[in-house]
Amino acid sequence: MTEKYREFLKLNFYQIYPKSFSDYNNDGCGDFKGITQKVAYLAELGVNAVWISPCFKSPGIDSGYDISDYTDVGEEFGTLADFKEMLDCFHSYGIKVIIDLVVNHCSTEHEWFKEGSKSKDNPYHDYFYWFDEKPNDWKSCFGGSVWQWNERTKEYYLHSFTVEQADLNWENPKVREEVKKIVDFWVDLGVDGFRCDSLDLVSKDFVNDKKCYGPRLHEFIREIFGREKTRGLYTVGECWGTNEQILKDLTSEGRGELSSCFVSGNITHANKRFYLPERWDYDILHRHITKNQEFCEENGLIFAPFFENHDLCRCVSKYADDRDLRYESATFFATLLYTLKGTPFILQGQEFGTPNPYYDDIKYFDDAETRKFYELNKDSMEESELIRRINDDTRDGGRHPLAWDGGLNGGFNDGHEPWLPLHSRYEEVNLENDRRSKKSVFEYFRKLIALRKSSDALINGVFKDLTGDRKDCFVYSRTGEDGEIIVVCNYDRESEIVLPFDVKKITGNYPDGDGKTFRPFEATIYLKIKQ
Ligand code: TEU
Ligand code: CA
Repeated sequence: MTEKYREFLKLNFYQIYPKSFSDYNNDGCGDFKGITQKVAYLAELGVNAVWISPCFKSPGIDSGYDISDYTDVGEEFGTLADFKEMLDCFHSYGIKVIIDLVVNHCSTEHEWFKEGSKSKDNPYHDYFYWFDEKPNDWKSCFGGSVWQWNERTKEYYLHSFTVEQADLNWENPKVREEVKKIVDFWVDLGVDGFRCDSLDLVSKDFVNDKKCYGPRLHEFIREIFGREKTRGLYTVGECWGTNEQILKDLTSEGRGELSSCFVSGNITHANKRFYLPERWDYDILHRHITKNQEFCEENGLIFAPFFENHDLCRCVSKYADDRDLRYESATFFATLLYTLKGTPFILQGQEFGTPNPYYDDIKYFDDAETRKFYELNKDSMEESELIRRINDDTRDGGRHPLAWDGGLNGGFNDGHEPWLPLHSRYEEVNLENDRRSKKSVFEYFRKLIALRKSSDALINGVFKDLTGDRKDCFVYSRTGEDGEIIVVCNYDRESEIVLPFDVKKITGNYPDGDGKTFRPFEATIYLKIKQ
């Protein structure tokens, strides 16, 4: 690994969902000025990088992932000057900023589509995929067909997500030129990198009937990011179904593709949510993490661990205990996250253990995928069952206005009705309450992030799984120049864990115990004592 890659390993990310972070002008939608006024808070937490979800011009059908102008910001967030002010503020605290690059598709309100759908000889027609007849029966990621009829040209166009998100035709070199221009625009403005949305979909394989990971994927990505101008950026691709070989090709240093990848079955649940009441299987979690840590170590790759993002619900609810053991659950996941090798990502609110909220009617949900799921199932499923499953797995789960305190609108703004309802538990679970509590999740995150920053073992150290055949805990070491750190993460039941060597406790999420009886979700970090 070169020095540049080692620098990336020092990053720890915080995902800001800008619509729901902080609403400065009290119009119901979070904004750049709201973010700017909270930068000091993020610095206090210790994050040194943020990922800002889409804040571009968009009709908002898929919460900003349907972009109608890539080089301008949405008015609801402020002006480009406000964006720049926010960016400069982050930089003044030494915090790097990456933004979403959503170029597998654009909004059907984008000029390209408005023009290209007019006639077959329009210069923008080839910016999209068109067929006289449906060439296959591919399904949209949100359910239903990917093919939509366009009356004006009497053709079908491809949309991997909603009907209002038309897939861009990357086979067309002009499209790739446009993507480069978008990237360069933001790089010139000063952003430090990109989170590349649905990047695994940009090369399709119609011949072999594959919607993603087509034959030109690597070539396309290199064309965008392999340039002199972009080689220093931190880029993380959302490549959900990547296997080991593809991961290696996508993220090996020197290939000019990506720095890192978000991979399903890396440390999230094995299969993407689909409104099933599934719970975390800790043994699968253990195997996935171990496999990926070892693979990345062997190949000099950067892993991007995460448990939450704006498409997943909250980990304490989905996988652990969001009531009596909410503190222990939230800090258990934090311990894992910050002691693995890679660039960890958390979602806003995770730092004070935000659980999933609950709403009893579909009218309280905004997410395009959730609404589609409701539409597709409302005639065949009992309403109460449908609402229960939606609450369990909706992408809205992590998107509600952030609860800064228990007062008016949770401190998100000064009282204007927010775009999405306040979190149903905001009066109980909010940052202010958490920080006042003796068991503060925030305080634990802050401590852990500081520990990580000061430890060569946690940043560069080699990962080794020490769990053996056990299925009730996950034990591993990280060995760096400053020593060997041992991490013990006990799952949901009490277990006896006796380490075969002497250790000294550095920190953990329970007060001192007897050193061998581990309580539910107890996670402890030790330094191994050299014999
Ligand atoms: O999500 C894409 C997504 O759902 C992927 O997991 C997809 O299934 C995969 O790429 C297929 O291989 C992203 C955003 O995170 C989400 O919020 C958007 O709705 C979506 O793209 C469309 O932009
Ligand atoms: Ca606002």
